[in-house]
Amino acid sequence: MKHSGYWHGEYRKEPLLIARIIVCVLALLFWTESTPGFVAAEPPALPLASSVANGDTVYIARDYAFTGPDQIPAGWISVKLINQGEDLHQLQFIKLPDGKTAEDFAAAMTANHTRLPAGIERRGGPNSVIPGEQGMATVHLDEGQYVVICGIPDRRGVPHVALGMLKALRVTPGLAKKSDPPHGDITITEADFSFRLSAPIPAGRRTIRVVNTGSQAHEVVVVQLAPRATVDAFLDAFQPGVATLPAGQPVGGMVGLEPGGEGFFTIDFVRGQYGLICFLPDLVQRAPHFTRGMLLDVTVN
Ligand SMILES: [Cu+2]
Repeated sequence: MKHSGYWHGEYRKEPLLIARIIVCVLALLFWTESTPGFVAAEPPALPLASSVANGDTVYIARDYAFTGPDQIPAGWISVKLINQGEDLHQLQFIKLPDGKTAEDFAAAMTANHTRLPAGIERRGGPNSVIPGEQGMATVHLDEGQYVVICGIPDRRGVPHVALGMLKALRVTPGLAKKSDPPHGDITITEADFSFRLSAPIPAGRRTIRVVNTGSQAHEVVVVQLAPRATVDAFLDAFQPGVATLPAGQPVGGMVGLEPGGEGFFTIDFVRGQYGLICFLPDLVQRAPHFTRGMLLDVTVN
């Protein structure tokens, strides 16, 4: 395996990878010393944003706010994220511990920027949608208090959640009709620290099931690569706040899921090269998971 070298410490001999780790640690540790206080202002009401079209729950991302529903019934929820901003965005559902509110979450973040508050659970959502595009994911939400956030950093490395991309959500008791998960064409299995595909991905519109069998939260960022580019080349050129690179661009995926979590995302795949990347930081070492092998080159035929 091409990337197995990372496991054996060979990365210490690779200056590019070290530079990459430094960039990503700075950018993606989520909460940095420079993170400003919370600005959780509600954006102006947009009638379209809270509508539910074709059974999908629709959220709109802008720089830097979400508009979308305040309440969703429990069950399997298909979420469409429309990016009307000029920056890359994601939507992460976070379930709050019993008795905690969105205000508590914001206050905890203001008090300590270095990590997400204790007891929260990442419940997935559509990942890495470039400006002008849409992302689609289906996740299971049970009843409770949630926040939706964007954890992607801007050019200064400040996560968008600290710039206002935080919205309270209440998941209400489910409808009488039980909702079923969608059919997944292919499964991506997340582990500490790898991705495994159940089968090759054929070109076309595919719904990908994601299961986290690891002991930490993981995510999938899908990047469509330029001809002959690799996921390594994409990461070598990666900079926070720059969505589209000559080596490729993100086209979706699944944001963080806790161990045992499951979700689905849908992408229109075309023939060519793709990469899967997990940017979430290790719980102990704080280095992004891709530096420990959580990246994969994928050919779509
Ligand atoms: Cu991971």
